[in-house]
Amino acid sequence: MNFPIRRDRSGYPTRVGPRVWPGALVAPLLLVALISTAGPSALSDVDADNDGLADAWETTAGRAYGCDPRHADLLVYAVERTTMTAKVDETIARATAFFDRLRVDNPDGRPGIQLHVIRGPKTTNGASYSDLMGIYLPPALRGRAHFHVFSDDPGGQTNGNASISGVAAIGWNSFVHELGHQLGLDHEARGFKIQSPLHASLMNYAYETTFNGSEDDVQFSDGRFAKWRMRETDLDETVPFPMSSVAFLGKDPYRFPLKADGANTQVDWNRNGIFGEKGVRADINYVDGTWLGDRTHLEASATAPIAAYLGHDLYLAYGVPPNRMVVVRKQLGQDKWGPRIDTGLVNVVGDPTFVVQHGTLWVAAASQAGVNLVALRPSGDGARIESDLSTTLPSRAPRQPTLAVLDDHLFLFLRDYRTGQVSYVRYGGTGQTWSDDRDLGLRSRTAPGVAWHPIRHQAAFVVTADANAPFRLALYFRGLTNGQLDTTGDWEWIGGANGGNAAAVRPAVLVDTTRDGGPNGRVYAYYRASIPNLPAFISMQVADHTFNGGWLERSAFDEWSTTASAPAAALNPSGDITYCYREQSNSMLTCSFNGTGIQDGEMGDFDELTFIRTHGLRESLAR
Ligand SMILES: [Ca+2]
Ligand SMILES: [Ca+2]
Ligand SMILES: [Ca+2]
Ligand SMILES: [Ca+2]
Ligand SMILES: [Zn+2]
Repeated sequence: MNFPIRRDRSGYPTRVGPRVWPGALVAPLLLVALISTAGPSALSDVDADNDGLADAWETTAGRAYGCDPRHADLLVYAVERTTMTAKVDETIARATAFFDRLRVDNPDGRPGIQLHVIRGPKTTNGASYSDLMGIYLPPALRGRAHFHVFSDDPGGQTNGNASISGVAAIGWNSFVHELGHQLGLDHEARGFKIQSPLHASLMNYAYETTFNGSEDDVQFSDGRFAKWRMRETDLDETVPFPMSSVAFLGKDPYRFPLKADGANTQVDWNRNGIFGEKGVRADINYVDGTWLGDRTHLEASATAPIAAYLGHDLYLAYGVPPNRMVVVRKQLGQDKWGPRIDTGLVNVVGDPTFVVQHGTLWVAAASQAGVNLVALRPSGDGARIESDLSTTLPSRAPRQPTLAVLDDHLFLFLRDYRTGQVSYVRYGGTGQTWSDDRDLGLRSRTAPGVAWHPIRHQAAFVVTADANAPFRLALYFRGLTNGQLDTTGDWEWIGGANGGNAAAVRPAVLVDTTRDGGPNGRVYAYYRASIPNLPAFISMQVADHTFNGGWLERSAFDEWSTTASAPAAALNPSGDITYCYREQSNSMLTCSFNGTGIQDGEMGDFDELTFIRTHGLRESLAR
């Protein structure tokens, strides 16, 4: 089993309603100036405490709800579409205490915002939460109270001044998070489109349920890191804040390696074991899932895609309906693909395999008779078959092929479906000459993923085995001597012996030899999870072996990006990784080009507390 997706929002993608905030920039508001307008001759719409509720109402009808014209009040009318009343009680109590503790100012000199949850009826009405607002919010409270539905379903959603959240698990955090949306906050710090690990807010999914190792430290951001901007494409590992203020980066969910450095802190953003680097590229803002770049779609396929580059040109090989014919296509532009090149392989068994070596595209796929190999040479937007290189390797038993280029030599690995035993043949370099079968000495429950590791000067094999969980992923290294692979070598569980990293189909394996991968290089594995209806996962080696056995696992995109097949991954010319998968709902082949999760764009922090106090409360009610 792969780790469960903690942030279960199934059916309730959190979404913010249309922006109503005037102006892009939020200037700090001088509360004193506003208060000064509330003199003895105040008009009926004077709002001395700037909470969006007029003094005239707070001192009359509003008294019944506990309002105070000299202290910020937040009224929420709530209905309960759940029978978990005790959970609702607890959610409200904790949220009320949370708002009360906020470090914001009031004319009465006391900090905090008074949250008043007005308990509406229990309901079984299945209408949308927005429609329930129209049904249940009393007319006298319109424009004065927010609306919320407490629900059995996990996750939450917000639209304007209405929201919904589940109470079963992380009730109060989720409730406060949705109220944050109602008050004008996004998941990212305001003004940014990209999440930052220094956006230390419960609006950031990374810190919604725990912060700094504690559920009780969950908070809105006070903007203390707002002066520091970062980009995943150009990170500075010296962060200008003392350890005391950024220690949370060393806790869940990120557990970044940290070193105190006086007024600064060293953060090993790229997890390569080296501190203090500049110009670092690293994915530092994932939350289970991570964004892998804009997606482009090709066509529906019948097998997994395999990706390979010839120079700057991306080629994909995959089977198409109705007869599982394997085709190759070349990418011509972001959304433009060359014609299908028919390899002549039809009714293939399982997924094809595909590599580029010395300017030749090699495609292999299993049939009932054996494993068929087809070689192609690029030709314009397509390619032509080299029939004098193409051949069939007869099989005694059905075997799954995996092609790999190891130290510049072409190898074909063959996994016996029945025994899991992996053997290999090596290309002789000309014509149809292949070596005899040799046993690799490895077994796998899936076809192995294979890559050459130029720094170790060894082959890397990612195989699967039943251990603490079925289909656990393991990495094996094998030296290459005179064209033959050693039968022994180092190995480790991907994710550590107790991890859950697992794959039910062939993983795609890559080796990062850039500085960010560290002096020993970094192995990446992309794979479909061993349990259905999950997105693909990425495991990446990290220098810290106390961190999940030295592996970071993230999911590809989000929980809705599920894949029907093994995903493909290939190092691309821009120094990133091309990632392709086959969408589960419609078999559509989909590719993106930031498979490392590294996204260009500025990320930062924002003072949400001041924003809520000076703008959020008032402007949300003025919608
Ligand atoms: Ca007021
Ligand atoms: Ca008030
Ligand atoms: Ca580093
Ligand atoms: Ca990222
Ligand atoms: Zn949200």
